[in-house]
Amino acid sequence: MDKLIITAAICGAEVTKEDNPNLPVTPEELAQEAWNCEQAGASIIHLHVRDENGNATQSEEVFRNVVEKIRAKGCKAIIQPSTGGAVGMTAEERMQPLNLKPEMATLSTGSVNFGNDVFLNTPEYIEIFAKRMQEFGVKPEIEIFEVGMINNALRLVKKGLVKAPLHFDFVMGVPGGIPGEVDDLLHVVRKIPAGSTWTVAGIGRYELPLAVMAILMGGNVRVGFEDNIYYSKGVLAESNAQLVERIVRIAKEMGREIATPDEAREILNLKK
Ligand code: KMH
Ligand code: ZN
Repeated sequence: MDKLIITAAICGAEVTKEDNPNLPVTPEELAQEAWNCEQAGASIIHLHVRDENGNATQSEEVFRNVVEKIRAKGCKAIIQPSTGGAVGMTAEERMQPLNLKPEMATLSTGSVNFGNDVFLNTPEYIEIFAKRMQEFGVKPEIEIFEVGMINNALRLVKKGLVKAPLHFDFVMGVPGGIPGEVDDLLHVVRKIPAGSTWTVAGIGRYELPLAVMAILMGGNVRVGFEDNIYYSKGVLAESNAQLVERIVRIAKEMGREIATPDEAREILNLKK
């Protein structure tokens, strides 16, 4: 089995400091949190950024500033900006961080109810995002919120807009999307092409059990405040790094070693 790639989704677009006061939102806080997560064992930082009021933004300038601050800390992790942004944003707005030509970025391959909102990814949007990523040499992490999104991703492969080996992130337990039970994970893993890599982002209480399953099954794990603000039932997590540390401990107990950022690059076939 490959070493375990741990992604830290440190901020997201929806969570607020009212939900968890330990949420990093300023560029300085995001940079420190990214560094702490890498030190704890994360090799990918899934990045959303916020404006000066703490609201989600996809501003290229804010992304550039945060990425520079993360690198200035000495971080070697793969920085994976979101192109999902927040519900209601336009495709052009969401694509701005691609201008920084990151190694990876997220690519959602379908629409899904998202709590009381709709996370909209029309067929037209999906192709525009995929084309831009291909043009800029950005490896997509294909975000799967519903099973049909896997087939939509395979259609992109047929059209030559995404190249194998594919990397999937199963986001499971969003109200409106695929549930986060073990049999749901088994099902999506069976549906992806051989040779693909995958990670799982369990939402809320699904985070930990799905992470343990992924460690067992040879998949990878995403944790962080974007997906879950609790350490245990009713107990807020102190930091994203605390959530990463727990995964490292469990993985080691289960005999799965942790990938460094460069090992993660090899596993994910990222260009040197
Ligand atoms: N904030 C969600 C609506 C991504 O980062 O690519 C979308 C999202 C997915 O977070
Ligand atoms: Zn995200």
